[in-house]
Amino acid sequence: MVERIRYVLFPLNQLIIDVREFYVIFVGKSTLAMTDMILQSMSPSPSTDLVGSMLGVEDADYGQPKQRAVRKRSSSKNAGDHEQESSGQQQPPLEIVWRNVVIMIYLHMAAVYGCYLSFTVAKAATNYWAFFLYLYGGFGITGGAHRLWAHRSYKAKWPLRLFAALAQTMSVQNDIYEWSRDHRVHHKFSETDADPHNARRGFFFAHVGWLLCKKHPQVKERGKTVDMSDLLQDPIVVYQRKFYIPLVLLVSFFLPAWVPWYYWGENFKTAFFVASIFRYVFTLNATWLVNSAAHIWGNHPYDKGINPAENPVVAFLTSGEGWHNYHHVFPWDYKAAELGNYTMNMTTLAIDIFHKIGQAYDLKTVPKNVVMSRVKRTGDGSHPYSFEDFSKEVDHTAEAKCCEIVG
Ligand code: ST9
Ligand code: ZN
Ligand code: ZN
Repeated sequence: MVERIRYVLFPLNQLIIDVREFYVIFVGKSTLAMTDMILQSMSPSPSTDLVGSMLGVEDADYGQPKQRAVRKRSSSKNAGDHEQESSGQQQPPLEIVWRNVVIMIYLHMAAVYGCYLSFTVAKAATNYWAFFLYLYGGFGITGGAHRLWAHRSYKAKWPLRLFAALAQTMSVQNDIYEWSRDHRVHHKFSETDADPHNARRGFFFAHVGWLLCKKHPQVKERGKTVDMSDLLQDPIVVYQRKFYIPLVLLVSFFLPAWVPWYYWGENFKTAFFVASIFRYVFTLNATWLVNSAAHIWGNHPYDKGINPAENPVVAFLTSGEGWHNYHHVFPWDYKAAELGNYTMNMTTLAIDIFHKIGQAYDLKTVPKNVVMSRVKRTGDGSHPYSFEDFSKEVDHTAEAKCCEIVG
């Protein structure tokens, strides 16, 4: 067993030595300066200029929810309950969790090696397998943890819940309960100190930095107000949490490598670095882009008072989770987007198929007139509705009853 582990890890030695030499010789001081900058920007008390430059805003008090330059956030009262008052008090020091830093650096270096193997020596079948696992594991996050468990935007029978829970386990993004709790807290306290991946602390913090340090005390304090009791009623969620570590080792790391080795004679090491590690790290970064890129770049057709934006690149990479301005305004819509364009929203396609075969039901969505009304009232003008006269069709009172069940 020890030999096997050494065999799997060995090729990384050279890579680590090369990267270290490159780091020392070419990157040296500038990297240290950049590391300093990242750490300072992540800290709960960053300097005004630094945060401003990383976010493209001028106001420094990120502890306050951001007021977009064009419109104040007060315009988004209906966009879920953003509870806004905020610190202004002394911020706690940044407490880095070095164990996580080391693991993340190792994973990313191993993923680069896996990527190299996938282009050079891996069999085609192994690459297809890794791609299939990326889609399947991705569904566990998008259709499972996100749209089903965190938002309850549709209901699912137990076979589908089991299918999604296995996929979510394969993506190793914390268990379903913890993932959903952080995500509900993210929506409720979006871009305040109580948001676990508060994008006002910079791209790096929202992307991965939040997993490398202790959470802001506000996350734990205000997070207590989020009701999670519904998830504790689901035995699949409870058992997944209970046996999470052994399940992850089996489902995410061992099986993805074992299948190519056993069924088509792939080298075990190649299968491990391609289908387990590279596939995992790619999925992680695609997911994190929703928290970072989709909270910074894109249009705001539904609410210009909030930062989450419509980002097609992120939507493509995440099977439909980049339509983030819409999603923060109407988080209960099972499509997580206004339009069900399957090419840029494969998760919706999957849920629709599960609906057709009777596994998914009570799909929630938002009536067109409600969307139109919202676009007119708070959009930034980039939505096609903004250019048309819908005055007769728009029913502003409809936003009060803005949910319909389609299946
Ligand atoms: C990962 C997650 O990557 C990614 C999530 C991304 C979400 C994106 C969403 C976008 C939409 C969907 C897009 C899908 C796209 C998919 C594309 C696919 C192709 N509320 O956490 P602890 C309390 S994970 C209430 O230890 P520390 C609670 O009492 C990657 N309370 O805090 C808790 O105890 P318990 C793998 C809360 O010590 C206690 O505090 N994982 C909340 O500050 C302690 O909690 C990792 O890399 C809350 N929200 O440590 C890191 N939070 O749990 C794993 C906490 O017993 N995590 N409490 O109830 C850690 O190591 C630690 O959590 C830490 C913080 C160091 C980050
Ligand atoms: Zn968000
Ligand atoms: Zn969400």
